[in-house]
Amino acid sequence: MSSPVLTEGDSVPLLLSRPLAPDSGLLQAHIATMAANARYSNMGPLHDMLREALGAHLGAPHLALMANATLGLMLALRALKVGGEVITTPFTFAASAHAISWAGATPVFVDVEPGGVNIDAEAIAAAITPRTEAILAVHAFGLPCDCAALQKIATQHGLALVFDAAHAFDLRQNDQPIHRWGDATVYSTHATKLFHTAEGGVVVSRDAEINTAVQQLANFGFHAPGQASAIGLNAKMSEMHAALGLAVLPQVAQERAARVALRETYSRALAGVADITLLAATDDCTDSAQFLACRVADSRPESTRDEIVDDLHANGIDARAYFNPLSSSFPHYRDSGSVRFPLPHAKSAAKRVFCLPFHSGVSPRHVDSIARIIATHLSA
Ligand code: T4K
Repeated sequence: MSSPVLTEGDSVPLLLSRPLAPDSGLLQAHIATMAANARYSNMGPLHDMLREALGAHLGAPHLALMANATLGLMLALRALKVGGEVITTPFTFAASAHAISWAGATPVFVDVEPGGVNIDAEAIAAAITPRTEAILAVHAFGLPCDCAALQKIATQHGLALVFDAAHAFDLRQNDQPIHRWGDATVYSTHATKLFHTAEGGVVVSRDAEINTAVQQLANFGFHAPGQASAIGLNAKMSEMHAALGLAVLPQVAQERAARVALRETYSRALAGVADITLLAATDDCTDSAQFLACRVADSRPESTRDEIVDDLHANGIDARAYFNPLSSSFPHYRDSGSVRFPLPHAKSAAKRVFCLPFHSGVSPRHVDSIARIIATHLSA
């Protein structure tokens, strides 16, 4: 284990993520409005203001605010009347597969692209059976799936297509929002995300009909006061969470720009370090500025990634090996018929990918130190 290398002036511990602070004047004003209105929930004025502001920000005419993205995924699947089996990726946060199960369907895991982190379109095509009703794909670490290929498969086979975009707030490809694909796309606005409401989520639907169904399901299934036409639940975003979102949204552009510059700094610092690759979206995409993920080369033993993460932790740096173990190895899924296909590329990603601190509190000195720790480990 290496000795600490961060020196005086570097702040440690260095957190993986640092929630964006709201504009405090704006937050106080919104809270005062909330109190004056005596309206704290049930789609009040702040909820509606945030929905409008996000619709404009994201370029999304059919948008619903949720208490969190996990509920958003569940309700998107329910709104699309998905049952049966849903083909999905194992290299993701637990919420993706759990949402499928809570929606009443069975996840079926297929592999990710060779050397990649996102679901493999060919593996999906090979896994479709008469019981398949949907595909749930994840833009892992803000890297876009091969959306055109997934859309083609979904259309050909009459499947619903839902994107888990928890890591991909405002991701754009060729100047188009990533939610232009599929029937529904779900963003998370959890505190760890670039834009946040402490807890929250956003469902962007393909059309008004799906959006209405999602909104009704999030409000107990009510289509008129007190009348439930579907088995809904309570997934409403409160006024307090909406107030926070309204005070965070104006801060997003500056933080995002800082993270784009930080990615460049990391990229330069790690350029000379053999056997580490930064995972970045292709040039036709915006940087969703949520995660900075790296991958250890296949030529290195699998233990290398965990050793590097341990070295970083020993130096007060919060690096993370997300999605290890894979969702497919959770006992419930392993034992209930969800794992039918080999998953070598997902297993490799789970052993080789890790995330580094990525927020405007990370200085160039931090990045130099991080690169030095990684290089030292790899040259030992
Ligand atoms: N789909 C995918 C692909 C997802 O990744 C997620 C969630 C979902 C769906 C579901 O979205 P939600 O239902 O949550 O909206 C986090 C988040 O809790 C979780 O939202 C997220 N994905 C997952 C990938 O990561 P941890 O375990 O990383 O959180 P934690 O508490 O260790 O914090 C990470 C870093 O952020 C640390 O450096 C501390 C810092 N932090 C965190 C919080 C919450 C703060 O400084 N302040 C804070 O308030 O789970």
